Amino acid sequence: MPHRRAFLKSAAATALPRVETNEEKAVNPPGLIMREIEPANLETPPEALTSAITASDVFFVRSHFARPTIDAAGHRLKVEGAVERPLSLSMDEIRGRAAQTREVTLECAGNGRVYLTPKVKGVNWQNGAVGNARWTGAPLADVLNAAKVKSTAVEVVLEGADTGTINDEPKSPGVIHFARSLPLEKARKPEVLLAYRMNDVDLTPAHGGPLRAIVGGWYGMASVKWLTRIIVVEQPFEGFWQTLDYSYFGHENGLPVLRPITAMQPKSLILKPHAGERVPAGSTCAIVGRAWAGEPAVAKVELSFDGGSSWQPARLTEESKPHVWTAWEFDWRVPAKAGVASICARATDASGRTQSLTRESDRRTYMVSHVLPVNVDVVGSERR
Ligand SMILES: Nc1nc2c(c(=O)[nH]1)N[C@H]1C(S)=C(S)[C@@H](COP(=O)(O)O)O[C@H]1N2
Ligand SMILES: [Mo]
Repeated sequence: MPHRRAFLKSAAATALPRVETNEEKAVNPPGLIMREIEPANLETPPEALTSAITASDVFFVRSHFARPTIDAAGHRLKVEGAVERPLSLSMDEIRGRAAQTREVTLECAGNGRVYLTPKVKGVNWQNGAVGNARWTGAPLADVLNAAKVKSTAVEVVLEGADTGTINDEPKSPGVIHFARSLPLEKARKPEVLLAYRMNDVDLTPAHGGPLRAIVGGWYGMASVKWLTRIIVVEQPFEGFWQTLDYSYFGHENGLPVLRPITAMQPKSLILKPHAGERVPAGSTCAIVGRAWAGEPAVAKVELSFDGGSSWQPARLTEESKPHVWTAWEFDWRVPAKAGVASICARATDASGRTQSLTRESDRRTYMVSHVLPVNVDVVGSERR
């Protein structure tokens, strides 16, 4: 028998997994589904979506560049451009301002991309690039007032500390920051925060700590993490992340034109039963899910078991509010006959928008919000 230490040594060379470095542990926290290791793109697992508040350690992570290292003690937020009084604020100064805490649901505009056929480029998210958290921060409106925005201003650019080069088409013009703009009107809304706390503790680096924007009602790309600069501009911003990436086709005079992706679309998810689940024939099955609509509240969720010909109302089991997802339930009388059953859910919001049954052709690889049926296996007693 070989000497124990010699055995361990040879085993380590062949069979033992490599020990993770602390850096790897930090970007691959347990509990999230790995979509990409660097930059970190991590998905919330389906079972975590049943909680009204998504715990921070299972909240999806979407990053386009390597995570920047920021020392909170020395961090400053600059407010500049078309303002009478440019500002440079420390974290203490930002924390010292009047604070607000609000629940906001963030959904990545690429959430659900894996369900598109034919397959498209981009992170292969299933349903878990969405989450709901309690965010605490200073309203952006107050900081803009303190800086005295000029009357000629039209937009507010939010710039992150992270930088890099995009080498795939469409290529970036060299090294760029992650940055997005908001029209002044949206920037002044109460649902837009300069957030430094998530679920009542300091923001973690993965979620943009020490400081990020939270833009309630808009897809996640607007909620710029690792916020370092706010630039008030007098012309619409034409940055990479809203003219090329995170844009969709609108139409002008019959011609397609690229427009920035902004507000979220209404959407519902079926969380239980899951696809392929075996459901006893003739039983009652509790179907549960979530729905959100961005700026408006969810008005109703309906279910269909005939591919969208007829719809029956679900019960909303949490209060439905703007910017926040809600839970719904439906008691389903499972057919007596065994076979595959297809469950469809659709949300309608307070402004009257409803999810469509088919994919909108002009959304490129984003805003996947059409109805996605969940097929379950109805089984007779002999197969249970
Ligand atoms: N600075 C910076 N901010 C960013 C991003 C980024 O890559 N860099 N990704 C955006 C996108 S596309 C989304 S969906 C959200 C995700 O926030 P989360 O990682 O906290 O879930 O952050 C947004 N803010
Ligand atoms: Mo995103």
